Amino acid sequence: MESTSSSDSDGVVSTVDRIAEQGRMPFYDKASAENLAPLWRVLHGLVTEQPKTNAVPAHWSYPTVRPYLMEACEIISTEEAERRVLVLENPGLRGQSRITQSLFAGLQIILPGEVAPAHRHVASALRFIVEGSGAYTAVAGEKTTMEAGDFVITPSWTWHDHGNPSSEPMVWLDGLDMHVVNLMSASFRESGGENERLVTRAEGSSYAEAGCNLLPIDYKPASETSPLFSYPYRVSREALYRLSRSRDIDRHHAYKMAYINPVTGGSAMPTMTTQIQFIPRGFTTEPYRSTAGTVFSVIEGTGRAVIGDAIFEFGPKDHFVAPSWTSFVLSADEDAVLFSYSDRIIQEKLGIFRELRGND
Ligand code: GTQ
Repeated sequence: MESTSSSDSDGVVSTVDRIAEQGRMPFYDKASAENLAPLWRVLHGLVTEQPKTNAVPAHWSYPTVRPYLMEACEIISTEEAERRVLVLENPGLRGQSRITQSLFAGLQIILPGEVAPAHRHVASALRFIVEGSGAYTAVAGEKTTMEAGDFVITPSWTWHDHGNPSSEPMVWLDGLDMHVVNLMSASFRESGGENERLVTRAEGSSYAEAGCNLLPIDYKPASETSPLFSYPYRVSREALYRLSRSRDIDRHHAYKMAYINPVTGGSAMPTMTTQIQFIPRGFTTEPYRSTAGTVFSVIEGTGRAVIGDAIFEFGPKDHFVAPSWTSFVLSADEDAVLFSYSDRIIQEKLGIFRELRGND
């Protein structure tokens, strides 16, 4: 019998006899004409033994990326681009605007005086501010002024625009779940007229309502997303450093906290898990992997990320990605603070999330 020893790239079961397979071709052709296909030719490619992804570990150093952001400003305005974003494309998934199979990441730049016009979409967005201070995002009629290290949420189907009245360029990381929305063909988008841009609530209203361990009585959540749409860095950083003084370090994560929806205690966003971690100088985490491919944005510090076979030296404002089920360790040469996001919360809701601490 002539057979191959492993599945081919289409997942065709290899142990199937090649010659016998030839004899089946007329059946396959006939069935195909009726939109019928034999599962046994693709089964193991569909139902894999282990997570399979074409995403690879990748790193975007800010000193390399920043000149491209600045050059993008010379060739297109925010008005014309709608959103002036350079997509962080995973080298294993080129042309798909993906950093992992399920996640989008991009760096958005907005110059002094520019406005990114209002629109809304089913996809949820997170912003993690990389550079600058004083630009705003307006979400559902409330402005919030952003600073480096702030985490800002644009919930699904809320009107949002961005403006930069400061005197410096402003750069932030955009994380969106549109690939998940598109997987289910559930995307809608609208562009806004003047009315939608109207500011209807004073800056800080959401924070007063939901950010102080108080809630208005008879509070009714508008959605599953946190009503707190800005998490200032000064608050998150303080919490992390205090945690590091009161708790033992986690061998696999150092000191890591998740952003939560203060109303539910659950994930701040329904489709993306968002986290921030502090790795003290000299510390190296132990190997960790999970089914949730994770995007990292470095806020402070320098160090090393070893992700699968790749080694990346990272510094402030760098970005890197650890694909699904790829073991990684993080080391800090100086105290390091890292923001990260993944689709973990979706997987948890579906009961399919897995993680492994250590090497098997
Ligand atoms: O700011 O609304 O990076 O709609 C991609 C799509 C940003 C945004 C992106 C978007 C936005």
